[in-house]
Amino acid sequence: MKHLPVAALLACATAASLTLSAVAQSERAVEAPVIDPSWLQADTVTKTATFELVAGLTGLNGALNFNGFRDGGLTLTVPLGWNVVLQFRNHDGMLPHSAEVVLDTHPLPTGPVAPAFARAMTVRLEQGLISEQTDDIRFIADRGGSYLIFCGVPGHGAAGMWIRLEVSGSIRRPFLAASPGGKT
Ligand SMILES: [Cu+2]
Repeated sequence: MKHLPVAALLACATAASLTLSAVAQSERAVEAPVIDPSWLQADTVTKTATFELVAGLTGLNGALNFNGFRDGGLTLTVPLGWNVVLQFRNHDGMLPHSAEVVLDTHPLPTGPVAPAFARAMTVRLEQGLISEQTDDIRFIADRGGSYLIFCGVPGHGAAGMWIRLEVSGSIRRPFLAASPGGKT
């Protein structure tokens, strides 16, 4: 009988920790961005990777994100020599945004810089495209390495509005993955 209070205390502690972990998990579920496989289409005949690039998809980072990811948290990997189409759309109802593919350099540029591949940028790189405007970025990934898909509107990229692009000679199909170490 004298063990009952201990058991009751344990039960209470267990219930409390279960409640806390349930809260923590639901917070993570709200915050963790999710990769939608439909964002990326691969045509192995024409060797074309088409990626739906959505600026400000969610409210994360004050909507300074691509597809809900910030600070390199998402990586698009494409095979070397493939055609890449980034179907840019600005989903942010407040701010204009743009996109360009730049070299992976730190510190990050504070505004537009020369793209890493010919024509690998939207129109209005500095001013940005307003809400629901679109522009397709088309280029050939003809040099392997690590790049950033970066918003060229001054201050946005440096504030975290960038994801990663890898061009790899050792893969046959493009793919998307959450990046280890990327802030989300
Ligand atoms: Cu932006």
